[in-house]
Amino acid sequence: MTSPVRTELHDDVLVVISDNPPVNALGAAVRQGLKDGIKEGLANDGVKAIVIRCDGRTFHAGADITEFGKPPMGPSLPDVLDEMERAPKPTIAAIHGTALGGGLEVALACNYRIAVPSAKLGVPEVKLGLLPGAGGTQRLPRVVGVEQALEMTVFGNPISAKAAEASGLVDRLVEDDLAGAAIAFAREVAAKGDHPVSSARTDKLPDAAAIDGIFEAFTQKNGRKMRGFDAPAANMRCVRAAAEMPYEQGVKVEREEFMKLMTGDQSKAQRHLFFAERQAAKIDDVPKDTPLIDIKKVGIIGAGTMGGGIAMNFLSAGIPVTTLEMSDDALERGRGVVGRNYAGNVKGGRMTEAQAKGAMDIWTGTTDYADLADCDLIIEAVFESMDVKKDVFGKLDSHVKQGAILASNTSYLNIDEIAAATSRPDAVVGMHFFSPANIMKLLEVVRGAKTSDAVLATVMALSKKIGKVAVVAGVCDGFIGNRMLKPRQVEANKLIMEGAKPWDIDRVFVEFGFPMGPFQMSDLAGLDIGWHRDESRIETLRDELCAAGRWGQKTGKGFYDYDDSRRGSPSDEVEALIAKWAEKESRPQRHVPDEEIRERCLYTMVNEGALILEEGMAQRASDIDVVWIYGYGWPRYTGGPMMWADLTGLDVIVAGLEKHAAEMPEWPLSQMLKDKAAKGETFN
Ligand code: 3H9
Repeated sequence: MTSPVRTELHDDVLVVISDNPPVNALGAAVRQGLKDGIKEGLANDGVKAIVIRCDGRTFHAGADITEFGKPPMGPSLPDVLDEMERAPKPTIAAIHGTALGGGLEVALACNYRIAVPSAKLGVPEVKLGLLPGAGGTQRLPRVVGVEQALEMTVFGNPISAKAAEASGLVDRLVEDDLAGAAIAFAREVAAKGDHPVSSARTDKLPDAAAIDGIFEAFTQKNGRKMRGFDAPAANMRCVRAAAEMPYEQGVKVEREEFMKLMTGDQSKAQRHLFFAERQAAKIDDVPKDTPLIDIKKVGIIGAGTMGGGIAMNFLSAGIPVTTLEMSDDALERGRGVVGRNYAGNVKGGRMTEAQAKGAMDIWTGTTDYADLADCDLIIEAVFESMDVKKDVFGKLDSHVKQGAILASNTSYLNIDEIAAATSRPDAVVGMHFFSPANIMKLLEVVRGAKTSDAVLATVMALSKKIGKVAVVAGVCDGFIGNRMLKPRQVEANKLIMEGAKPWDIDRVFVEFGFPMGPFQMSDLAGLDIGWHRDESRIETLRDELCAAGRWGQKTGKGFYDYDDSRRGSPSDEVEALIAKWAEKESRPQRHVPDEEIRERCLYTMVNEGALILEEGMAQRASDIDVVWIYGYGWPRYTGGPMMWADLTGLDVIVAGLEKHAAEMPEWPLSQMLKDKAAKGETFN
């Protein structure tokens, strides 16, 4: 087998070049190649310096994640990098694309780093539930200082080459011809006697007396964002070791912490999500070379909260949008909201004033369907009613050019029925955005019975361009996400009638890792959504809450009572109302243990997920995980509902569901779930 690493001798400089597409991951063969390359450079007396660089689109983007969890092969990355750092000849990393994780660790083990301005450098291991495990947690703080190392390891976001230059992570930026510039730079530094060795540096480390303060301040500022995750704290412990211990001891701490994370469930779950997200973009039965429709202009029907948010996705990506509304007033209101959102982005440093203006400049409004005629994609975001949607699609059919994609943002209606209102059902697809649509990353792409391959492939490719994670769903009530929300909501509502308090249910959800529980969620969304608004007609607990003005956060009371800063506390009034309704419906009150709340609210979701798979409404279990992670705040470190079920044990899930079968006749057990549990199989 030929090595993915080759060497080129340029007189007195040896260049070690990796070519391991797509991202030059540091698999066993690359590690061996780097080791051999260094050895070759050291063995040749004529070589005065060694350059490490990559062909293809990027410098090493990290260890090869597909090797994780398998028996170790070849030389380990820490060993290769130690050898590299010990080399008595200067080593120079020449960086383009992304130097990430193990890739940045390679660069840190070199004496020097040069980069093109477009390069990005980072240690994203934390996003995989890990930490830089090849000396990175020890070398990085020595090169950039403890504060920046904390920021980079705990959040995992890459920094620009310019920022890296400012912090000393990059020694020089070169505009072009990185390969040539690296050789010239190598000759320049080879003439010097001493070369900086990352692991031996102490100049950026803080005084012992300052260490407590740095870590306390960091925890105070960021503690909330790390809730539930193991890896951020492990990264912090390693950076602290770098600040407090000699390198050799710090590396031991790093190794121990790395192995703990690597063998734990959280990293397994987060690594699963890395591949799940990429897999979701692939549609099994649509050929890869399906020609895409060129989307130069987008039409949106509706300038309300949803329509405005959807528009922002395209405007921010530089794609012109025309929004249709019923009146100029409605258009003006929508323009105001989007304008304020962009102003907020500018204020928060998320975009420049020029970018915000550029986005607003390519947005036009109309009240005339004829103005949508030349759009390549039209997304309808009007009231959730089949009649209204059919009317809109009929009009689109008669006004919009052939070849355009007609999409509905419906969150549960039947796409095939909507498509039937047109003469071109193959052009119709669901694009279910999540609110706020300019922020939430999930897009459920609903494939109708007649949706063409070109339409589907185009929408999937376009979603990546606008920064969304898209998942294909089949036509069923609520698609993937809202369909699974239903059992959870129904069971939570039943449980409060049996004696569980809304705040106990919410607590169980928050302890599980959700940002909030179902009743906190209802209060945030508004209990009045879908309410008939007739205060004299009280048929349910919700009617009674609404009639009492308990509409949720916006009226200062819902399931909870809210103070001026919208902090909720348990409500005696609500407790009394629940007791009244429980009596009316002859439901005896009892103590409901937390375990039962989890089993009835979460296990039923897994069961619904299995039914979705059984019916072919999702392509794969990992797609369901992606939906719940990106659309509903399911905790990342559990890997999503189906991965969490795998890790919990499907036999445990089935036993839990069977235990409550009598109270839950609405949710018949999925045969797939039962079979997999019986055979000891998993979903992922
Ligand atoms: C680490 O380094 C641990 C060390 O500290 C310690 C060791 C002891 N491995 O994302 P894309 C695949 S942990 C294997 O669509 P983009 C990916 O699955 C690692 N495969 O491209 C996809 O495959 P497919 C730390 C990888 O241009 C294809 O490459 N590093 C890896 O949108 C294209 O990927 C990271 O966490 C990998 N490391 O984005 C960085 N990376 O085509 C992870 C990618 O079959 N990678 N693949 O679906 C990324 O963030 C992005 O891939 C990157 C490119 C920004 C590089």
